[in-house]
Amino acid sequence: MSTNTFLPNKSLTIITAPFSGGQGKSGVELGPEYLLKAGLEKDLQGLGWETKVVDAFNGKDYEALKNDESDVHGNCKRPNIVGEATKSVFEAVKAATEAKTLALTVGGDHSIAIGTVAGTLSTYPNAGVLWIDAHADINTPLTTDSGNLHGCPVSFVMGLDSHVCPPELKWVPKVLDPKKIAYIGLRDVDDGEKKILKEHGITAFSMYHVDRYGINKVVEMALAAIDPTGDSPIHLSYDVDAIDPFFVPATGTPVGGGLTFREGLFIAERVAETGKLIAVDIVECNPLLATQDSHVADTISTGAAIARAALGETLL
Ligand SMILES: [Mn+2]
Repeated sequence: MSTNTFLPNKSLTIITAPFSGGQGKSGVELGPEYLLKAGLEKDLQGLGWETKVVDAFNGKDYEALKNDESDVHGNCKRPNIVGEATKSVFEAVKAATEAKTLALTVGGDHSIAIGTVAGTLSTYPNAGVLWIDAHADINTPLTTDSGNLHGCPVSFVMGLDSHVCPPELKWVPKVLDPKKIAYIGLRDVDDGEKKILKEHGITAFSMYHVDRYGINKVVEMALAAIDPTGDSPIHLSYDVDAIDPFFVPATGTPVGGGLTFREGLFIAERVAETGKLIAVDIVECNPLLATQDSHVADTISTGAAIARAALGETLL
């Protein structure tokens, strides 16, 4: 039995997405391996979930393909492998959600959310997305400075500037209504992204709002925004860099002034409590970016704690 509105059983598909092509640094593809080695599957079984682990890429290794200098389109870097990898993630999340299991996708960089969000919305068209992140990840092929596609997943599933979409990403369905996403944790948003957020009336809570209202009120406001009628399933896309680098040092684009460890977990706990969570992404754990011994354990244990909280672990 499940206390989740949308799941008949506590059945979970852990989808591994060892992919780093959405940005330049190596190591983030090791996230799934480290999280599983730390006992994530067993921990979730301990919370009463029946688990199954699926490799989104079926063993295909994208790391060697990352250095192909010809894989560019306009400003976008590596659209060929990002397009292929995210399509595989899409298929895996679609299959997991269609099978009435909760899809927990472990990355990998945040570009994989092109596939996870598209997959969730193909099964649950009215799902709302909570995007927990220091960054808005809503650059388009026209606005991106870095060309790294992990900064663009939201714009692809919304179909923004789709006339300049790289051909390899044309498969992405334009399924996300700007009214069905809310951000929490923002503190490093590009000017072009600020314009997009305003123009589309997207609900976004920065660290300013967390300080002003407190995390509980912010989560309530975010949930009310993406699910005003109270019947939408929820997809939680969690970039560990939302949490302050003091707690999560080993990540690709750390920004100070972030969520505390408790605030970060509270978001996941509160979403779990709604009983409407049908998909979770945990992304951007990069064990190779540790500069001290403790950094890997800190980062991986925080990623695992977020997953456990989202899947029902409570303090009491
Ligand atoms: Mn992100």
